[in-house]
Amino acid sequence: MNRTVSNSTSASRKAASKIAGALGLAVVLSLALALGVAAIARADVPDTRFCTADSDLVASPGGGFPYVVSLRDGANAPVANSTVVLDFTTAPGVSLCSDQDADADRRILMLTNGAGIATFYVKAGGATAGYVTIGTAIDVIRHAHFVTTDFDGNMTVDATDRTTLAGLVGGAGPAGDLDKNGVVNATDQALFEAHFGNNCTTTGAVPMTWGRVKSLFR
Ligand SMILES: [Ca+2]
Ligand SMILES: [Ca+2]
Ligand SMILES: [Ca+2]
Repeated sequence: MNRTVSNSTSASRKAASKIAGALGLAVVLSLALALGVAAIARADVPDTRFCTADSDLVASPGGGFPYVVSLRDGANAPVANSTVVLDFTTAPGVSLCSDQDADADRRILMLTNGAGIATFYVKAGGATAGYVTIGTAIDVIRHAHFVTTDFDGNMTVDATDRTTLAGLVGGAGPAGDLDKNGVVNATDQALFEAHFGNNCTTTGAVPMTWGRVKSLFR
């Protein structure tokens, strides 16, 4: 009887030892797998901790205002040829020109260049209480205020919009602050005039230097 018990105990110990060994191996394998995944994640996959995008997205029905998104990986190196998504589903009230959103899903996509940069010239108008969601194909980078020359969203930069902008002068934006410097003033009005009359079929205005803008409206 004692002998049987002793054998049984020994067998239990052996089994326990085997289980412990298997568990140890599983932990080691899990760690190795996790480290491997981490190593893969660092290279050429955008890491939102290092990606940048401006807090204000300025648009105009004719385009012309650059919005720059930079994708970088976990080692803070640029990620080329990777998708950037401007998602307007979180900004109800904004109208996009159909040539920029042919599938009408309220998302504009672009691939980054060799420097990891995607520069959008968003053609849109209207006003929203929401935000534009800026992201990679997977992650959210940030939410951005929507700013436009076309306040009433009739997709033409017109006299009605001019009156609205005049009413915003002296404020801090973001509405009306077309150069994103934190104040709505004559410089923004000059930028507005540079886009006056533009609509969705207008070729986007070439971004101008401030010197050029000033010389035009001197
Ligand atoms: Ca789309
Ligand atoms: Ca308008
Ligand atoms: Ca301004």
